[in-house]
Amino acid sequence: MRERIVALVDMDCFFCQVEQRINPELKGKPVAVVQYNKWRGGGIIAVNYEARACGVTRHMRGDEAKEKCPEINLVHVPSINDKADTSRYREAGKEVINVICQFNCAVQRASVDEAFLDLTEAVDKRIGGETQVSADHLPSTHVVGFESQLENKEEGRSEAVQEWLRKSDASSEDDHDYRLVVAAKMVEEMRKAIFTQTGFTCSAGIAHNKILSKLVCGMHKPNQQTVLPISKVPFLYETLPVKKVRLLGGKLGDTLMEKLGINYMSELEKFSEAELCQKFEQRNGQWLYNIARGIDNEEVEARLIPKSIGCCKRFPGKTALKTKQELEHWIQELAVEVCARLDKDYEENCRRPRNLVVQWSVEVGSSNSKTGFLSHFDQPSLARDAMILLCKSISIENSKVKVPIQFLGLSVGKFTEERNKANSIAKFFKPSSASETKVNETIVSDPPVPEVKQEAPPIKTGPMSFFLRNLKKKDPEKNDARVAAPQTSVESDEDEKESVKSDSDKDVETDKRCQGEEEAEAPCPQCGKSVKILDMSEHLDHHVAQELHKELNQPVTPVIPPQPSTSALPKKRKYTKSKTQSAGGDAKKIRSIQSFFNKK
Ligand code: TTP
Repeated sequence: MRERIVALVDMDCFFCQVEQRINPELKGKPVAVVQYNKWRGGGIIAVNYEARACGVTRHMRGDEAKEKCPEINLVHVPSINDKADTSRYREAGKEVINVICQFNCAVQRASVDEAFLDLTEAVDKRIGGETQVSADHLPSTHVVGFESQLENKEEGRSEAVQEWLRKSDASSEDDHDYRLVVAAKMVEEMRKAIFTQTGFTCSAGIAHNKILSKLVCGMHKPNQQTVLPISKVPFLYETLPVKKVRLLGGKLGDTLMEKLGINYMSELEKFSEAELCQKFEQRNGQWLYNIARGIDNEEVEARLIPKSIGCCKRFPGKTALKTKQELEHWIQELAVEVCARLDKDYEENCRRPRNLVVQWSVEVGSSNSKTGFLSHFDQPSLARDAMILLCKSISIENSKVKVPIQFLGLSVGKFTEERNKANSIAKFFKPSSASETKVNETIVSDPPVPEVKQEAPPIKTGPMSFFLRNLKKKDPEKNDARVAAPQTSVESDEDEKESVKSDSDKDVETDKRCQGEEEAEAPCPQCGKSVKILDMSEHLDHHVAQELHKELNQPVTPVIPPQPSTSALPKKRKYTKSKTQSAGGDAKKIRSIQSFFNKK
């Protein structure tokens, strides 16, 4: 039984590093990046490690940072029309992704400065030819559960790594620890390449799934990496607060702690699957049961471009928007930026979004959103449609907004490719090596809904959903093997972080009012037929199906055989039905990891 090897690469104080590269004089000095400088020196969105050492944090205003650290350099995010222009950071993020892509692995760009990598295959390829890995190959690696008593930190780290290396079995290709050793060496090389080619440092977490790689990535920063051996999951969970786990940082985590009376992850293991399902619904319950045992089946989806494009702005205190005119003005401003980025995205990726999401808050901590179908991509249409969506949901009397708006965001998502769609779809079915993963294929594979609702649905949607649904019906075993992420997901790690975000951990409420749209219709951009907006995605999937049908010149249903072989499936699905998750794979995995828990 073999586990995956998943890594998360996260840039260190990214916006600060970008600014320091532009102005090298800032190197080695305390720096914070701020925006909206009208009130108390602006809001801080990034703090470098020198400034953190002086007690400066992200949630401070520029003036407060100056009080804490008088020598701090406050760099302002460039702005256009009173609005942050974050393009330099996005471009820098792309440079990093380009370096990562030189390594032979599936890459999922998770935010402006983070990427998940599935290194399983790359490690398997390397392992045969890998010469002995020594502690010298792992100069910035830490291993969870391997600690030394030495006073000198660096000597202690090195001693702990050596101890780990001794325990891993280099003679066995199946030894997960040894595979982690090889992965750790590979990630050291990758981080070095990122530094050499971009000048940026980053940190990484290496484990057997996304949740745990993200978790351990934050344990040693900056410019270091942390490995989690499977056998050390119980050790890690012993002192790990529930809320530190991705997807448990918000409401679900709060409810969990309250209903179960627990604080640490290790306590979650005591509850049966039935109990968890009964208390938190089937999907969440299963997910919780698994994550309590270190299991998370979410794949690394080969995707190099963002799932959605959006921008937003806060209007705190007295600046809250109170009139229809103000709303119109700011929606137009946001639409200018979204359209500019959309045009660039179209040039680079030849795709168009189908969804428009307007998001707003009337008080700190609350969030509402409304989703609509998008058929025109020019700024006036986008602004008009956004305004219509918003006005359906908020109360405006005599041009006065009843409850002033403190936050406004526009985003577009659910992308579909426009050119050579059928070709790309055919390509999607062809097996290709991870290093050959092209942007086109990733677009077709899973264009998701923009992130504002954050329901983290495990069921695939988008052009391929038509086929995937058939596949799911015909392959119940595969369905059963996949345990969904919880429904009340809370963090936006799947998308580019917006510089105006005040709290990335914040829960984003699903707007119940979105549900009143059942009857609204729009013309299908492909056939012109009037289709209910809520059915539009499915309707467009049908067009995609027809194109594929034409492309392959055979009936649609047989395209996916009842028991598809892995070679007939897209690359990104490989690990949904592989050594790790094939028939009974989950059960085996649970048993295997459970054995570590039972050892306690
Ligand atoms: P993070 O990766 O969360 O943080 P960071 O890179 O600044 O620092 P760390 O070393 O702890 O990872 O965010 C990446 C960039 O995204 C950050 O430099 C600035 C931007 N950002 C915002 O604009 N708003 C936000 O709310 C957050 C969390 C980040």
